[in-house]
Amino acid sequence: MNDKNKNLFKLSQKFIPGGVNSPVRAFSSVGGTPIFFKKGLGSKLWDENDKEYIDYINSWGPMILGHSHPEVIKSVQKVAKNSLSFGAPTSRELDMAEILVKLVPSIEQVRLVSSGTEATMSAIRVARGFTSRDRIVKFEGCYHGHADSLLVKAGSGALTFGQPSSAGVPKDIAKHTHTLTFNDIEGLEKCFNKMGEKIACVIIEPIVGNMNLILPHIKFLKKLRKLCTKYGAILIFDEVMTGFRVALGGAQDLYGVIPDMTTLGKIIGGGLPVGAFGGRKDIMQKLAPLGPVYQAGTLSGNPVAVAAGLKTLELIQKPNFYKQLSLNTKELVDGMKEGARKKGIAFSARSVGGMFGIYFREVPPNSFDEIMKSDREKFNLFFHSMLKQGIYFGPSAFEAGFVSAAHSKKDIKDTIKASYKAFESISD
Ligand code: KE4
Repeated sequence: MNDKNKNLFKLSQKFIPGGVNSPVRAFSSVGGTPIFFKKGLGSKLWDENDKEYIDYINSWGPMILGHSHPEVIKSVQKVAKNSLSFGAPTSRELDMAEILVKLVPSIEQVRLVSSGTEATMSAIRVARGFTSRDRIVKFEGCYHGHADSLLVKAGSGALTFGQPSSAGVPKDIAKHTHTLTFNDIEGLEKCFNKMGEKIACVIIEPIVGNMNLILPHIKFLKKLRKLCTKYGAILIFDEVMTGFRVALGGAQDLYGVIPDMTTLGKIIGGGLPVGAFGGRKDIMQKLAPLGPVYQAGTLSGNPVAVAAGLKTLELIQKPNFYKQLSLNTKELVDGMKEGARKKGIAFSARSVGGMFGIYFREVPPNSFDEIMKSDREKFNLFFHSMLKQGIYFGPSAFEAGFVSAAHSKKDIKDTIKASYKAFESISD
């Protein structure tokens, strides 16, 4: 059959580096040809060959209501008729700011941008401006977008200068970033004892979704909070993925650990480009035009994108929204665990809110090292078997999965059934 995905991918590579506009979409880590989609409705996607899939990527998180939610589309259409962009303030941006201040415990003031990368890049700059310090701390396996300071891996030792993890990042920038081990309290204490007064900020995914789904030890988060307070370092929770995904108040609400700043993205745009960074008012007041820290954006607070985000944030506040989403997501992972058990496959899984992780190893991982030991080969076989059966998981063993409010009981049952076949194909 003439596979349009293959033809499109071949042609795309002539004009777009790697044929994609974001690397993970190229299927490099799972092999095979990326799927070109043309339509999404609710929990379903259709590719250019008109093949139907149940979608567990949700555009990497934003589509928590499912694709083409009628009320979101209506909102966007209504606003789009009155111009797509002004480059001037609009009342809608005020509505968005008010909602984020109301729903996110750490946010007293907030600024909108157009992506998660812009949010984290800007949050780090304002933390450096507020503290007049240069050093930042991140954690191996956490991803915060592609700003230079964040494309850094641990040096020879975590306490030595950071090394670029991407070409094009100057060593002089990377050296200010120290990379520690997630959930390692001792490493945290050593770092702060050695350089606490020099640290401008610590940025962390409080629940990690970028080395697959890894949960924090509560003691680790509490220790991090305490050390940042003691040494005057700004604690930034990067909730671009977990914000409004794991709970209405995000991971900070779930764990009761409140950062000084929070970055957001994905769901707050409802599928259109919106990011945000916010936090303590005294920190945010450092931003231009009030203060000395410059930050700007032509399409920041874009009225059409904000309209999609506002409607999404309105609908996820409905009673029992997260209760139902969490139950469906847990039913999915429990069903897959049962399937693997029956086929004797070393497999584990976990979920939090509308987010889940699947691991080809006996028990769920709690660290970067542990997730790196999962069986990628088996994941890739599982991924392709599910894809063939019309179930679309993230094309990487290191990405979390997402369930939307549009996923029906039948979708979950069909997915579990497909996983039984996928486990069977692996166990042969
Ligand atoms: P964007 O610049 O892609 O909007 O956001 C960057 C970002 C920041 N922080 C966290 C916790 C994130 O997960 C992300 C982006 N997530 C990836 C998925 N793992 C986006 C997918 C992609 O890169 O194509």
